[in-house]
Amino acid sequence: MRKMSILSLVFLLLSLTAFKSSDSTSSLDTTTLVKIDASTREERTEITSLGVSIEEVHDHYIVGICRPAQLTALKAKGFLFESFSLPAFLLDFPPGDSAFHNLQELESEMKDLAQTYSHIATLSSIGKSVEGRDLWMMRVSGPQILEGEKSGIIFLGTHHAREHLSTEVPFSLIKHLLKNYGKDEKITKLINEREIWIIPLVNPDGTDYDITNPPYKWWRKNRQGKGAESIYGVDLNRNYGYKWGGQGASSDPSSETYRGASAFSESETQAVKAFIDSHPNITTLLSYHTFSELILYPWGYTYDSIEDQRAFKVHETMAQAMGRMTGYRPQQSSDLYLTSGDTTDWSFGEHKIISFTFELYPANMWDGGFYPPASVIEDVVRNNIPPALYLIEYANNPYRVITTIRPRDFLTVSDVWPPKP
Ligand code: 0X9
Ligand code: ZN
Repeated sequence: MRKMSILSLVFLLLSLTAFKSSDSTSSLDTTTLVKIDASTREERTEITSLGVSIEEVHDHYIVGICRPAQLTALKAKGFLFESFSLPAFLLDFPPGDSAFHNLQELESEMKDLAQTYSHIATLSSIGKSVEGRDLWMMRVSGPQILEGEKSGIIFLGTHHAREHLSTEVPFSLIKHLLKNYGKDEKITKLINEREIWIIPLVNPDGTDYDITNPPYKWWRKNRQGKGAESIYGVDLNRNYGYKWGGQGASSDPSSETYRGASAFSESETQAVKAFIDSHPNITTLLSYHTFSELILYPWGYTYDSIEDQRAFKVHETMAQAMGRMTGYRPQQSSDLYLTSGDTTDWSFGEHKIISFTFELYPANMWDGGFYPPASVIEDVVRNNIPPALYLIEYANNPYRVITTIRPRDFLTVSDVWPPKP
């Protein structure tokens, strides 16, 4: 990972200004930025298990986010750390943030697209969030293609509320596919030969809370806990049911990495599960997050590699190829730190779906963190179209990447799925 420059460090220290929220119930009052000495993945796992969300990994320290309770726990465990109030310059989208979509804009643009491109696009809701909002999904596939007839691929955006670019990238992917159908030969072929599902916003409640007065609250989780003294929220990327409850997640509801009361306790993860469980033609999955510019693949729950050597090789080869396309760094998730209950461990562990987590732009907090300027959206989207098309192309049988059959044989290989061991 890129190191923080001396200049940015000086800038940060000069900018350390406590943020005073006008909303006394805001979690912002207690949200703390923390720099913790840690050099190994084992130390990082312990830190995230204590409830800190790790946002940057450097050779000898991490930068994370937590609440005062976690500072006490870190101290008790003997970690050396420095904590800061959220720096003012990171608390807002810079001017012109309107290019980011709020819930209403996203929903109405998705509806318009489904109408304009009704021959190849279908909009539906896969379920409701805990606060009752629709979880919108766009299906893109050739005219008259029946469900399950072609190989499927699913793209998921924004499990974590504050990671706004991770909505923009899959939403722009929808537009890119639809607008190029019938114009770009390759994209036309991909849409005709695949069933593509895109859910740009898995956590609408959290996102709405994050951007509603006062914006921006650095909110990560969903909005579970209504009726309780305060809404605590569940980390949706710790709530999936494969090895749920292990290391790298917290049982403390107030922490950033709270795993929920049980596996799939949340309606958002239940909806994703039900959809994937009932679509066995899905071979490939990509879950977008921000930030750090990484391409991650299972396992996250163990430091061991995927046992099945062929499946491991497919993930590694694809991650490296997509790393070359984007400049992002490919690596196994648990090289950073362990997590239990994340999306991709479940989709691969339960369904053998070839699964990736992208940590999008920026490379580090000092380049905008969760709230980079809207002016970067276009470039980040452009950078992320090639890997998305690549995954769609290989979705008929991702195991093609480890055979001698090269991409020039585009769409000529018969569908063989699931692969023979
Ligand atoms: O911790 C997460 O859920 C993801 N990072 S984020 O900053 N977007 O919250 C990364 C999950 C990848 N899995 C592991 N590192 N095991
Ligand atoms: Zn995330």
